[in-house]
Amino acid sequence: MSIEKMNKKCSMTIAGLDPSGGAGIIADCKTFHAHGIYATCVVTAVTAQNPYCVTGIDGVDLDLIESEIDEILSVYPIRYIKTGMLYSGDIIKLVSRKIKEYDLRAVIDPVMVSESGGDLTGKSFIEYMNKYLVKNSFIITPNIHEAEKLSNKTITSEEDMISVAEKLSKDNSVVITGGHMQGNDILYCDDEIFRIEGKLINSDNTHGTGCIYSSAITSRLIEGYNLYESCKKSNEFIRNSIKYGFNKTPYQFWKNIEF
Ligand code: PXL
Repeated sequence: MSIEKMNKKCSMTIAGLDPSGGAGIIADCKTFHAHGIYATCVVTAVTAQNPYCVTGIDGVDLDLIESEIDEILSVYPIRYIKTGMLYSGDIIKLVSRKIKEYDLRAVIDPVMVSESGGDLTGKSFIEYMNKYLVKNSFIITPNIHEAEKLSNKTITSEEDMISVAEKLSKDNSVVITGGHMQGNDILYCDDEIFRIEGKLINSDNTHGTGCIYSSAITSRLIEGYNLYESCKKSNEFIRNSIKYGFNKTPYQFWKNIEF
């Protein structure tokens, strides 16, 4: 029996499970849903955590991850996906291969550590990330710390953000988020630099902001916005999520939301 792929807007996140729902696949799916995108998810690792601490983590078997991806993509019409916590070099390699196999446009959030400080990656993460994943991505969305680790450069100013964004671009675009600096994001796309003005909010509702931001960008790309518009709208989305958050956790819905 052939399976008909219905033409609805769908996406897929490949990431870890944070059972508190602040970060990881739950946050990603809620963000897709908030944008009217049908959400699917592939689990790479299971964690035990809340926004204050991470007390356990284990990766999912590679063959099982591959089957998760294949089963979803055999039914849902998905072009844009996002990735979050990939946990090990082997998972990074597998996901890069699947991106190529299915010709996916991947928004890559290079998750390395959680906001509460738990180390969420295996050893060869950065090497594998640069070698396999970045070059197969549509866009990578590092925060300042992740951009520093990926580029092996220190970032102390917006000029540094610009030069690191250029350095991290192969065929892919790069947006470095400025939440750990003045709140402005730097987007490098098609040899052009765009500065996306943001406002810092005095709040600690920031657990999982990277997950939500990259899922919002993925959703906007699916809606048909270009990269600049997608990043700009997602900057606003994450700001509101933080504003209406609770328990150190951003909230993916707020009153008078406009879509
Ligand atoms: O926010 C980064 C992140 C991503 N994915 C998972 C996480 C975290 C942080 O805690 O747990 C599963």
